[in-house]
Amino acid sequence: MLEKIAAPANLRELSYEELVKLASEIREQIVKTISVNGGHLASSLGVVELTIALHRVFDSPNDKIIWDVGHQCYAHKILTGRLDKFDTIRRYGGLSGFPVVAESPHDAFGAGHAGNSISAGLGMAIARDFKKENFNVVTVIGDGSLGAGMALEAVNHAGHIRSKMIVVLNDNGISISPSVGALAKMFNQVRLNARYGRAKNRAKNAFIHLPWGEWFWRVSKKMKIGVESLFIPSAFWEQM
Ligand SMILES: Cc1ncc(C[n+]2csc(CCOP(=O)(O)OP(=O)(O)O)c2C)c(N)n1
Repeated sequence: MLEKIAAPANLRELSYEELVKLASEIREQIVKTISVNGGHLASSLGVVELTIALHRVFDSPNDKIIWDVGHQCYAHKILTGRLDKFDTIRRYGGLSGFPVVAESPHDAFGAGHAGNSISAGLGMAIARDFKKENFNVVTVIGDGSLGAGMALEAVNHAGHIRSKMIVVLNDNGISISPSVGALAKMFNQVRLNARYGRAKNRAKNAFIHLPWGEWFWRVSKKMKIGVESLFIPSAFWEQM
């Protein structure tokens, strides 16, 4: 499949089954290359599907996709016309292990430091609005980097400016080691909430087929609000 992807637009020609196959080919390519050249293996393997999805939905380089730190950009490089040079990654004169603006128009922001992607994306969104242009800005940030002062400052700023931008939180519970801190604890609860949501849907599907089931579900929903607030510490994020 890999050779069929000369540019991200080619992703839209593939079926979901083909995309799954493509994801495993990308992973193989990354493992094969990084086992020789060294590099950030886990973070890149973890975003293969996310990278495919972003490049399928958005129209890079017109839309701006910004990777926080940038250490997870290997699939992005493979899908944006750099497959033939991928074996040179992190070698003298070869591809960089991070996004580099001069390397490709698809590298919207050159990074390396953690925590600056939301701020960079917000700057691009504000500039776009001033110039009355029309494109999407998407930043991808890990749960580890979201704890950076600069990232929180940017979330605060974005919630104030309200320029249109998308922030994808790649919450995998791992920074360089397992993420720690108050934010990590909160994200654990949000993940728990996703499980709670799935259990709730299963319960609903079972209930509504019983006699009086729909009525019972409506009444119990009113009571549930109190229960849910125990699981969803999200007011802070919703405000921002
Ligand atoms: C300012 C700064 N501090 C520290 C680092 C070292 N560093 C590289 S990757 C990383 C962790 C990233 O974790 P996360 O944001 O959760 O992303 P993931 O690896 O899970 O994709 C850190 C701290 C850095 N690149 N920049």
